[in-house]
Amino acid sequence: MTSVRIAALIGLGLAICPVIAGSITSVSQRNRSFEVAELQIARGGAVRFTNDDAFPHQIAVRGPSLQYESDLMAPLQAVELQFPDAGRFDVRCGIHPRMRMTVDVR
Ligand SMILES: [Cu+2]
Repeated sequence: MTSVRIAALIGLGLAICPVIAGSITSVSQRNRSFEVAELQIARGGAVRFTNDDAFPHQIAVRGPSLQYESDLMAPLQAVELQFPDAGRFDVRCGIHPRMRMTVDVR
């Protein structure tokens, strides 16, 4: 599967990417953690990760069909990823090793 990176969103969630079919689930990065440890979404859905801390975060995704490394995410910056294939995807912050969650795509 090719990269499923959709886009990086800049600033206050203003999309600079094409419209994504399917639903988008928002996950906040706050207090050096993801707001949920595990998230279930349907295949083809997207997740928008938003940095709600006052310092940078990052997103690193590893899974059966998806490897993704975001750039550094400034405060209030968001990254949106689509998950076209089923599987369990490990999501971490490259800056804060204890920040991790799983996206379960069904
Ligand atoms: Cu972080």
